[in-house]
Amino acid sequence: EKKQVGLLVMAYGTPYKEEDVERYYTHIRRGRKPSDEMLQDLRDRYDAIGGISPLARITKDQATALQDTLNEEQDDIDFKMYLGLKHIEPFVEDAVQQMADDGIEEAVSIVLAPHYSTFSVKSYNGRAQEEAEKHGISIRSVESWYDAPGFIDYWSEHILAEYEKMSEEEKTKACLVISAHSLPMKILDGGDPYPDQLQKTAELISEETGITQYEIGWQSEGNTPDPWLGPDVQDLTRDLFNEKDYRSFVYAPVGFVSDHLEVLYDNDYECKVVCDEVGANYYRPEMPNTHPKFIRTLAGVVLDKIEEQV
Ligand code: FEC
Repeated sequence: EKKQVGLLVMAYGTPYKEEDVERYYTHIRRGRKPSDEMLQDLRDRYDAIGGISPLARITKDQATALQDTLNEEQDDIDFKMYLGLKHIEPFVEDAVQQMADDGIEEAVSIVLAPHYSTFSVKSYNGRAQEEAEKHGISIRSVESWYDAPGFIDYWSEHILAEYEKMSEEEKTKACLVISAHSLPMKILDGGDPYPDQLQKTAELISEETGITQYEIGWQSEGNTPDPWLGPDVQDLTRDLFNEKDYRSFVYAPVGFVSDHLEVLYDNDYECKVVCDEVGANYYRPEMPNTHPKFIRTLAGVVLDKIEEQV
């Protein structure tokens, strides 16, 4: 008989409906209610992308596809998927509790974000481990997968598809902007690997695509007084246009994996506004979502984690 292993898939989470926006935002702010103005601003951003972002469905589809792919690709283990979200139910803790109720003793976890940071992946994994200890469940946690060959392949292929839309002349004045979610600069004090991992992803994509005109940017920084990692992708766009004479920008938000607010608004609206303003062309490759190459890559990362420890 096959061994049953829990597959804990963790992700950011998104409101399911309009009424969820306030408590979701409050949770992101660690319990502090946003002002009416901040709340309205967030509501307006959701409206601008056509309503509540599709993240909820996509995340669920990604997790299900990962479970199914894992179960198709090997015969020893029966993976049972549990979705655990950071800022809305089912919370990470709910997922682990459900595993305990189902009698799961052993699990593997993965966060749907490629780069490790003390602010992101570490907090997901910490929450999962803490809950798992209460129930005597052992969880092996994937920490990062920013350099997984299938991930680099996915982006390279889709970035090149955007370049194919350009004439040879346009390509000479095109810049690839590789970005991830900004974080407060204070993460660097503890030697956080996050910026180096993004740099590595960018180098691997450059090697695979042969695109040498690329820059690293940070996006979606939060509404707090502390300094955040920069340059911000919007400022970067203006500077590159003015100083390096680039006339086309291809945005690859590789720190994210799906169509959600941070891409559909922060890239497709905000960066596009800057491009329109300066008179540059805007491109943004498709997000991985449930693309089979992407899901197979995650499955490979999970299986490597299982083998590493056995
Ligand atoms: O589509 C959606 O509904 C959800 C989109 C979404 C994703 C996402 C990913 C990350 N965040 C990370 C860090 C921070 C920090 C703060 C922060 C604030 C927000 C707000 C919204 C939001 N984030 Fe987010 N994030 C998404 C959405 N995030 C909405 C609140 C309004 C705003 O500032 O825009 C600042 C918290 C504070 O104020 O104290 C820090 C990181 C990621 C990528 C890794 C991951 O997915 O876990 C890091 C998707």
